[in-house]
Amino acid sequence: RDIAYDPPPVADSLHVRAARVLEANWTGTSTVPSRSLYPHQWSWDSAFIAIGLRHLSPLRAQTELETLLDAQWGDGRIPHIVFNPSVPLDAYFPSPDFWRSSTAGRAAGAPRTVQTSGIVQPPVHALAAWLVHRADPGLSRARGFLTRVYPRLAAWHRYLLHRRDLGGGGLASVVHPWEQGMDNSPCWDAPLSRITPAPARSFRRADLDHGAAEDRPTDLDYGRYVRLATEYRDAGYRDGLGGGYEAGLGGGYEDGLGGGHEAGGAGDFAVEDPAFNALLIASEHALAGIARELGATGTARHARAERLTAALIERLWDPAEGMFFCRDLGDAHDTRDAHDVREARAGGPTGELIPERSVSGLIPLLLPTLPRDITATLLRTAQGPHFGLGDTTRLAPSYDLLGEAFDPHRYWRGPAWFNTSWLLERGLRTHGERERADAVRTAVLDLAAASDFAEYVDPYTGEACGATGFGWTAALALDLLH
Ligand code: 9YW
Repeated sequence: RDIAYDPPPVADSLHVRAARVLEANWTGTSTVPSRSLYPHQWSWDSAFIAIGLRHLSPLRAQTELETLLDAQWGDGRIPHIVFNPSVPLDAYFPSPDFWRSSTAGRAAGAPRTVQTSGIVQPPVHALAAWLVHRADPGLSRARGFLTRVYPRLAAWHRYLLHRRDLGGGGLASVVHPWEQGMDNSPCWDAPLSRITPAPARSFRRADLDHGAAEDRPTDLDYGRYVRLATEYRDAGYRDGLGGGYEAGLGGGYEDGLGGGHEAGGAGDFAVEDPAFNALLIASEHALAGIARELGATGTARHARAERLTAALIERLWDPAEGMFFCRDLGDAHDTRDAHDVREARAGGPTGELIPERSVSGLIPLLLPTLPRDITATLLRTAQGPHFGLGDTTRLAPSYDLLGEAFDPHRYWRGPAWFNTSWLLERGLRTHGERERADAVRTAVLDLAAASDFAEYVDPYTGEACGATGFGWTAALALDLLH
């Protein structure tokens, strides 16, 4: 009988493998989503990554968020990309010479020394900062982490609630599909159809060097993304009619919004999205926790989160369909003045709901104070035939399984993603749905491991799509292991 002095190697644990991905994607000051496809710092990726990184190194997790916040604009916006100057320009499109932040964004207070994009991504940051703090409160206090990030996060929320309330109903709007983070979701098909695409030969897609064309957005989508971004840039990244960025600065721990609603918006795309606003609400609750930690009461922030929750329900909940939908503000938003906005407020919500079922419309499940009947209905919808959760799918697809535009491999038109699954898992647990939360958690861990931390997976088979070694997939799997 052999004596096992030299036993066969044991397979690395998921923890070790996830940690290795985060190590490989770490640049020294932040973490890239993917070494090949996305070689810079992305805003909501960094927030999710920090949530996982806190279990490996609370210091790195704090640094991740601080690096992002160092690139914040004077008007309070956190850019969706912070460019790494040592990466060649042609590695990613659109590159810094497209966005031209330090010149085109000057009036909006873009930083001079670091190059960024000029659009934003979902506000997961305050939530991430609070979770990162709680992983090691001693280190956080010693470094003054929350004291330093709080005013920046407050300015970020002020920007969204003030400059981006293009519908006048209290919610933040996105002005580009990239801002909502689900780039080619079928929800954008109708609003995007109004946009004349930029000619295909006027830009070169670097993403196709690294990803399969059938897993990615189409050239027509890209033409429209480029057109919208170009117009926003050429309008100086201005939101609303009021110029300057003074409104974004200052304010105490309990600050009110101050000032009034600003009508306007430069482009023809303006949408209120349920996930974007639900994350803003969750982050507003987190900001209340941070304010309390810093010696304030946090009451004003909780109250604002409740007002936002009421606005989310009033403007985006569809009781007949049992889920939240996006609201297309059309191009009405850029012609109105403040008077029209008040009129619209008195007469009910402007724009129209977009009748496409996106996983975005389930994500408000994350909110602890959602009314019970809405929570119960959302659960039924998640488990019903359109998302099949726990039935035909283990992770919710990004888009309606029965929808005409459904495609199990094409990016945000069907595949299941790990960040949305993490948000749903948290939502289920928040509402006491332990067994269902456990099932999603197990599926995240199994599929992250089996797919080598894929960017997204086929919702039926779990087959890996897009990049592997993907930052938030590793980070959020790690978080669910704890
Ligand atoms: C792009 C980085 C980003 C994510 C988005 C995802 C994709 C494409 O990749 O965006 O070129 O920005 O849709 O949610 O943040 O992972």
